[in-house]
Amino acid sequence: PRNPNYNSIPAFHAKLARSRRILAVCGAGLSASSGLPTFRGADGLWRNYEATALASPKAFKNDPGMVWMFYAYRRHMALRAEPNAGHYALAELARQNPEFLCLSQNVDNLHIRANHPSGQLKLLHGSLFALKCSSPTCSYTEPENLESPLCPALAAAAVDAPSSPTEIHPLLDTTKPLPTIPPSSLPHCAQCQTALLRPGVVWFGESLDSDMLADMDEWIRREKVDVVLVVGTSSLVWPAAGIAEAARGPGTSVVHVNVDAESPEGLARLVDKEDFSFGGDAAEVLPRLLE
Ligand code: BJW
Repeated sequence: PRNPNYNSIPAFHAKLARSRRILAVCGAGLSASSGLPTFRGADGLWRNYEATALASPKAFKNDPGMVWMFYAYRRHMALRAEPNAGHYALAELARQNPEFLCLSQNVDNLHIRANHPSGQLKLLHGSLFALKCSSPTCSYTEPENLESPLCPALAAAAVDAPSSPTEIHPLLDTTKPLPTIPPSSLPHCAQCQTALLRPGVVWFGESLDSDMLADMDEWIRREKVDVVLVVGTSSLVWPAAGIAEAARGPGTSVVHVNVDAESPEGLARLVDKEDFSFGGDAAEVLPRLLE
């Protein structure tokens, strides 16, 4: 049976007042109102390519120049974007409640720029601003590099978005060919001096950091989790998609915050009478839920 108060903010506030251990699992929808596109649906194309197809080891092997252009563009847009009220509400909850842990699939650095306490944040899919060596035998990593462009060959991607919504970013104009970049002009690893650097993100088929997953599992198992906030994610990508159910115990409320949360598909995600579903922009809904 569905919670009769599934979208009642006062009912959720009553639950929150009785809650101590809170987990959030965030996705691209949280950063949508900061102007950063999501992966799936109408937003998921970059030029004529599926964003999810570019986020793969195969794409990087086939055309590292194109994949680097995609990431150079996203690094630049993320640097120019600002955290929104949703990121700030989560960061404030973390400061107020040391037993709140935020797990984010987002690689855009906006949680950190909203001053989310770093001990209460785990970046499941890495960061656009981390760099690592693409060779499996080289251990080189750079945790944060905010340069944009990263190298002269990527300068065409590191251009600000036009101020008018009717104008298109020069790199996204598919009537113009994408500049082809030879691998020799891309950033190389300073340690092994042979392989290309790559973004420090987790691509399909790659494992998430095992220490981070172990810490997350330990946190979930330690004691009952009272509330799981599932924010702006399609919950299609594993292992992130399974976290809310893994954290569920007797009396746990799973709370969906998503533009589609009150559509038939969104309501189908309500599996327990303790669950909630709030439809709307995460940047508007989260501050009201967490005030
Ligand atoms: C709003 C909003 C607003 C819009 N307000 N809401 C078990 C079963 C089947 C497959 C697998 C499995 N286990 C592993 C796999 C394979 C694979 C996988 O999950 N495949 C599925 C697609 C089926 N997983 C992996 O490969 C993972 N690795 C792994 O598990 O290793 C071990 C292993 C390997 C192989 C087999 C088995 C085990 C790695 C996954 C890495 C994902 N990487 C990416 C790219 C990161 C780098 C980059 O950014 O470029 O991560 S893909 C992309 O999807 C990105 C995102 O973090 C991720 C999730 O997307 P997200 O955030 O949910 O975005 P959207 O667009 O999907 O949804 C947005 C939502 O927001 C929507 O719901 C909107 O309605 C909503 N919204 N505006 C609120 N304003």
